Amino acid sequence: MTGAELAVTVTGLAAIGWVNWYFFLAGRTQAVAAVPAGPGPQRTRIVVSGGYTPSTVRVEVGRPVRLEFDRQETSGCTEEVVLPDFGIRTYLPAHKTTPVEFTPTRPGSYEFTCGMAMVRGKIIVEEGRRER
Ligand SMILES: [Cu+2]
Repeated sequence: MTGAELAVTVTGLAAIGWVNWYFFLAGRTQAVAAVPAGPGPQRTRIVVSGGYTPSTVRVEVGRPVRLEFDRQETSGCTEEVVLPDFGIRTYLPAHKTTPVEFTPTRPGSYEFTCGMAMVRGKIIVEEGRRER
């Protein structure tokens, strides 16, 4: 095997590894159902560290939602979280978990962002499964 062939092989393996890693990680950080059934709020913990994980949360319409923002960094960027459609702007102290509560009244897709709208996440509000 020549040096060039070796380089191509190594690059190919690296690309395969990256793709696997990417999809594995993407699968883990995608939409998460926020406790669908039962009484009480639909709770989900969202880790705040360079972004929101998970960045997409699915909830049912007409039921209280409680997002627990676990902020694991001191970067000024994420010190506030804003849910413009719900009139919420909340300060998130570093290394603490701060709950944000609201009740979505209409299905749809709603953004949440940092105070400067640089870091983004999404809340997908759906009809409840029981009504379908
Ligand atoms: Cu920001």
